Amino acid sequence: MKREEALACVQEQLTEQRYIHTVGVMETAVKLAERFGADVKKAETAAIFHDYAKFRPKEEMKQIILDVGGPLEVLDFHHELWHAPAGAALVKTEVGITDEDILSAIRFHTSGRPNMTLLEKVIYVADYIEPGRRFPGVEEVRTLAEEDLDSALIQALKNTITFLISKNQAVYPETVATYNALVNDRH
Ligand code: DGI
Ligand code: FE
Ligand code: FE
Repeated sequence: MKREEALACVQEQLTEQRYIHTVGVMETAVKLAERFGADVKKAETAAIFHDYAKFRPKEEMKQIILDVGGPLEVLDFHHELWHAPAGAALVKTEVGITDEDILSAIRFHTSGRPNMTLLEKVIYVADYIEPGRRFPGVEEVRTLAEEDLDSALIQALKNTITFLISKNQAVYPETVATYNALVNDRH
């Protein structure tokens, strides 16, 4: 699918602000893919569609996750996490994207997972550092992403986990497992 066609398709699903975020993620993902040797076209497509399901009703996302068989555990955690697996399923059925590399980059863009592919890492980090992001610590992750994708990813996960804990929110075990796997890899 051409870039303009994909953008027009996702624009219908999103608010203006979320669409601007999506364009930021797309531009950032393309740069990271070029820098770290990921498939640039797949990075572009995954970024464009990564938040496709963001505004679907909770009940619809839940039903989709039940229909595709999981991950069921995510349903016990905050519904903000659901748009990633639900989005991967919807992009397949509604948009017709069947490339598993792209679908898994969408599926794991919020939690990550142990043993992430290069494309999954590119999308996770691009989502975190796109130019519209303003949260504390983002600048450090941007700097790390100039040189070392894994370091940027670890720092982004650390910030996310710390933020959730500071808000007395539960941390989805897959997010912690992603962090643990990356840190253990380094020893
Ligand atoms: O969809 P975006 O806002 O672009 O970004 P995202 O897909 O990374 O989703 C971020 C939201 O998900 C944010 O509100 C924090 C939440 N989140 C991410 N990881 C976890 C989480 N929430 C819980 N409860 N547990 C997690 O591990
Ligand atoms: Fe998201
Ligand atoms: Fe996003």
